[in-house]
Amino acid sequence: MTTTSIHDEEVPQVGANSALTPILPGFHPDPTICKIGKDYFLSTSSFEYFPSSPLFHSTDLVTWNQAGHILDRRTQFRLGDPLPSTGTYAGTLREHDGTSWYITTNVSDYSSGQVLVHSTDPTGDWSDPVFIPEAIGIDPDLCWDDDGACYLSWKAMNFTEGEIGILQSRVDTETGKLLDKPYAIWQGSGLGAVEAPHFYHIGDYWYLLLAEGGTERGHCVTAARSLHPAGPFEPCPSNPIFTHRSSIHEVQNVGHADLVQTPDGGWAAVYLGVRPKGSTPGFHVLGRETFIAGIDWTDGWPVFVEDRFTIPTADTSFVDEFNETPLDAQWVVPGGEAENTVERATDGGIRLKPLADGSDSVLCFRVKDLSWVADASLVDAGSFVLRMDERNAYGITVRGGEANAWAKIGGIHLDLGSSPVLATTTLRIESIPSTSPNVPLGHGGPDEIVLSLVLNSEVHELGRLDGRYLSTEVASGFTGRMLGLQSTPDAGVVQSFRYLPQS
Ligand code: 6LW
Repeated sequence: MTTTSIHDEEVPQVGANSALTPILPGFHPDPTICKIGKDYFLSTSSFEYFPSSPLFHSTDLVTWNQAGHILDRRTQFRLGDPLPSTGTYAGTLREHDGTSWYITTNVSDYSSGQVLVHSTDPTGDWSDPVFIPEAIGIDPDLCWDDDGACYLSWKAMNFTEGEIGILQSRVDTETGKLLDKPYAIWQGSGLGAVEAPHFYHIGDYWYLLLAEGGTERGHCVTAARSLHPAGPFEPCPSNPIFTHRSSIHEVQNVGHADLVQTPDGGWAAVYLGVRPKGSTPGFHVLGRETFIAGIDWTDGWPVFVEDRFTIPTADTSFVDEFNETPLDAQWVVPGGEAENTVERATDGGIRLKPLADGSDSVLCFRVKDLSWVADASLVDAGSFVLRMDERNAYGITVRGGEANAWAKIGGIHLDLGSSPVLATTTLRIESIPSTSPNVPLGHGGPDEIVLSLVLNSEVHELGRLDGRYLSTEVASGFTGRMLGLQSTPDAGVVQSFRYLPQS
């Protein structure tokens, strides 16, 4: 534990070990980070959810606040076919000569190629995109040389050839034209699923960081270096330089790292990891989360120091009575736009409209804790849900004076219980620790999800389910649990939403 001196007294700094505690809890995968003067900016993948590519700001690398989204106009993130785990994949955020650059892949608009935007103020508006159709694949990265040439590296893959490998070319950032015939660079240490290239010019060397082993338990970070951008590359003798595979570490699937300089001139890396719970094989429910590690350099190679940082206790609680316009940046919508699906109700609160194609809209909030309680106060009609995607969700729907609790698991719909309700109803969803021990003494899941009605301060339970069905290991995909306010054909009003972490 670290201490600081205030008025000559040593006071302990409250916080948690960075090896175990995310800097961005909840569904925040594939972090990319960049330093601009004294400020740090970080963005993560957000798939089908709009606005896309949430942007976070920090000055100390451990306290982060959301500063909006990078892609917040449909011209920047074309809708395409917004299936679960499509949309925007891993991106790269960089600063060059006073301009901020962000590049990502929109898998729902794959043939347009990589999506490149820029801004002179990362917290302000970002440009309309330049597309790079000659670079088809995922996980694009940008890195400049001293003469101002910009190198684009990406994982090439398409629907006819499948995985092609890590390619590179110089790119004209104004037109999106490639300036070279794409050439292969280092293809990793030999493990499967090479991806997530990040390229850096540090000292005499060009360093290439990759993720290998897939984004599951075998995930890891590997490194290589070269004196020239195009190679030849020398792999790090201690690859993989970072992994938790084959360990009992509480944080698993670590990989997909991006390097940054610390305020004191040292180095750090952000990376993704998950916190599986419950019986074997372990279920992670919050999606892939963002962590930070210190980086030391030994013989010119980066070395991860996972517990270097103390992560301050973050207040993840959230209350919204929907008095503000625009909506809080924590609200996102899959397959639609928050502002188009929300109508202000005359007596306060919001009314949710269906999506343009007539299907239900869901205003979503990332779950950030392992135990929590959330309330939604509804008038007349509406649904309050916990979801991984539209096929995997638990919820309570109010209509016609009745509340029904239900579960959808792999698209199969189950009714759990119902109860009459008053015109104004508070619906409650909570995650509590599993009451069953783990295999072989029980069948413990990651948690239990309780669906209830709150009437005159009394809680009436309508349904209780094992949380494993809303985990990545069961539902699959790249996202994580979201709490959602969902439209119903007879649109009621949502008066408030409250989310409280439980210890
Ligand atoms: C992303 C890839 C990965 O594009 O998962 O874990 C993919 N790494 O780099 C989706 O997040």
